[in-house]
Amino acid sequence: MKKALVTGITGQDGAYLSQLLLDKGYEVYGLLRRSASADVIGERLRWLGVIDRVKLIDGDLGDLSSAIRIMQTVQPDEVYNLAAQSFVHASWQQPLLTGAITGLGAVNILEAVRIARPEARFYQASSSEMFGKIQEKVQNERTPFYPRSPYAAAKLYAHWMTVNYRESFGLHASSGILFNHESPLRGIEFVTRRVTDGVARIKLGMARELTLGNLDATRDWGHARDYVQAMWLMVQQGTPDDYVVATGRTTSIRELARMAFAHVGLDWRDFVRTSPELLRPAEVDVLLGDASKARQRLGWAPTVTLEELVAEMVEADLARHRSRTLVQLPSEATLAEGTG
Ligand code: NDP
Ligand code: GDR
Repeated sequence: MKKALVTGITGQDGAYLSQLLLDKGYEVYGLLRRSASADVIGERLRWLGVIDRVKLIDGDLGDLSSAIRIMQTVQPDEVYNLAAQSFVHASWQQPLLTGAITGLGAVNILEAVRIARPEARFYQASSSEMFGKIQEKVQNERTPFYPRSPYAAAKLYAHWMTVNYRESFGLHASSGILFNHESPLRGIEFVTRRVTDGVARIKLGMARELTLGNLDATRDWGHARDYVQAMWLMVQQGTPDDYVVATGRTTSIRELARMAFAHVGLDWRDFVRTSPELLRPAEVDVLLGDASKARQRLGWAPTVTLEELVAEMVEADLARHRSRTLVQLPSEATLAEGTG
């Protein structure tokens, strides 16, 4: 039985990846950072019905000693580094923490692999945010990077360190440059969940309006379940490499809102307000990925359209709000009212 270690196991991708790996017969270990709110830990894993099948180990991405200890104890065959301070907006308020976790944290895991388990295969969660101020209309593995936030700069450092550990130490280390991917398990602070949760609240009479930031930005949105499949495929290749993972379609926040409200028979223009407080100091205006390499070499392709994704997310949020017995994601009630 193969062993996989997943950092960020309690996040959106960690939950879907755990489910995928368990279905393939892996023994799945997850790095779990300590929280004072132990009662809400692992809600996403619970939602997918896999909480009792994964082994959670205490540790923090910022702590090299715990990374080495875990690598020595678990002796994983595959390591997926998904943990990060992943919210771009927050990275301007917490630039040092974002650098320490999203950037240096990845190197803690790379170092732990190099020192304690060099034969393990490593996956780094790189991001389309690294393209930032767009240099080419459609972005692929050869497009120059131009990070536009502390988050993107930290991810770029982790990305290049992954390439360097591959080339310097011969680690089987791959980076997935993943474009935005969403699901009912998406954190409530990201725009898709803000929209689908807002639509559900308004439809059920729990709210009267939804406040958003920049409606003009466009993103290439896919489904997280498809994207974790691409992660696994990268790690299975004989030769490690970097791959763009995207749908090849870009849509504005305005159009996303239109689609989500239309799903419940409402006109978005009657409910959406904008606030300058939700604008970012620097914006990534357009992202549109070309995943030809992943399609050709990994045989990967997205299976869910944006329309299907939005419908699934709106329905899940309606169900959450309708049923008090359904699992709520961590801090959902407070975050929903907070900043975007
Ligand atoms: P989430 O924000 O949902 O999950 C982040 C995870 O990182 C959580 O499990 C969180 O734990 C954990 N984490 C944060 N800080 C630490 C720390 N100091 N020590 C240990 N664990 C920590 O992200 P996603 O699942 O959406 O994304 C997964 C990865 O992919 C991230 O690195 C993200 O930046 C990257 N990415 C995501 C994309 C997307 O569209 N979703 C696109 C491209 C890249 P806790 O639950 O305790 O907060
Ligand atoms: P992003 O995702 O920054 O692309 O990073 P997010 O959903 O936060 O923003 C997407 C776009 O929507 C605009 N926007 C708003 N965003 C939020 N969060 N809240 C709002 O109210 C709002 N209104 C408009 C933003 O300005 C932006 O243009 C995500 C994260 O998962 C990263 O970790 C990952 O690396 C990238 O996707 C790829």
